[in-house]
Amino acid sequence: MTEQMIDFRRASFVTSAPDITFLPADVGMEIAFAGRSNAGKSSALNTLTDHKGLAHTSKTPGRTQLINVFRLDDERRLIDLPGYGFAKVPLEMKLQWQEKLAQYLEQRQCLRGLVVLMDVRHPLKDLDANMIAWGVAAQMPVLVLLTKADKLKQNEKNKVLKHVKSELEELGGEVIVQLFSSLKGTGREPALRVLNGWFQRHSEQQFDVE
Ligand SMILES: Nc1nc2c(ncn2[C@@H]2O[C@H](COP(=O)(O)OP(=O)(O)OP(=O)(O)O)[C@@H](O)[C@H]2O)c(=O)[nH]1
Ligand SMILES: [Mg+2]
Repeated sequence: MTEQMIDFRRASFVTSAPDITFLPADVGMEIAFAGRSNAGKSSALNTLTDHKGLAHTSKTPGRTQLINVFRLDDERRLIDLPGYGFAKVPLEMKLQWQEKLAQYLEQRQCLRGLVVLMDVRHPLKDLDANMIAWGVAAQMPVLVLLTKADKLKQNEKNKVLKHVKSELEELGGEVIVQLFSSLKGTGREPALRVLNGWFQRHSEQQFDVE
């Protein structure tokens, strides 16, 4: 059976929510992008949707402090979550962001998959490992993108890929790890196939129920 591909280029901005109470109704399906501040979440969203300016990117970490919502169609959305772990902000602000993130992850019923982005040069920091473990514990499929792959030589990045894969295998669950570069477009197609698969899987489930 050939799988129908969702057109990710159709993505359009819906809203920037200061917290989950400002999000669209909790129906349909969402895939959320999480990662440390500056990991390349917004850039990856732009590359995946082929829209240069869809999500705002920045050299200054902590740029995305709001929950940004992008719509693919009436029932599917992509979510750019606030980055975690940025050292140079006051503790109170950091806690506020983490609270926002936790609220989204714990309460959002329509969340169907988690994309965790880590700079290939600094993978698997504590908060990343927590995020991935949370996804697995919540029986959420997780796609780990090792971003900025253009910054390392082939043998170096393959070594990181192998290491991260073997570390995460221990968690069990549905975790896929791949290299990604927003700059070069590396890994775009396989990542889109994964997201597409998650969205389609749930469309079929909804259909089965009726
Ligand atoms: N070389 C290279 N640089 C990248 C890549 N992806 C992102 N960057 C750069 O990394 C910086 C941060 O990228 P963003 O996409 O804004 O990161 P973010 O994770 O959304 O950051 P916050 O919103 O602060 O959480 C920017 O200067 C990007 O240009 C990549 O694939 N290759
Ligand atoms: Mg961002």
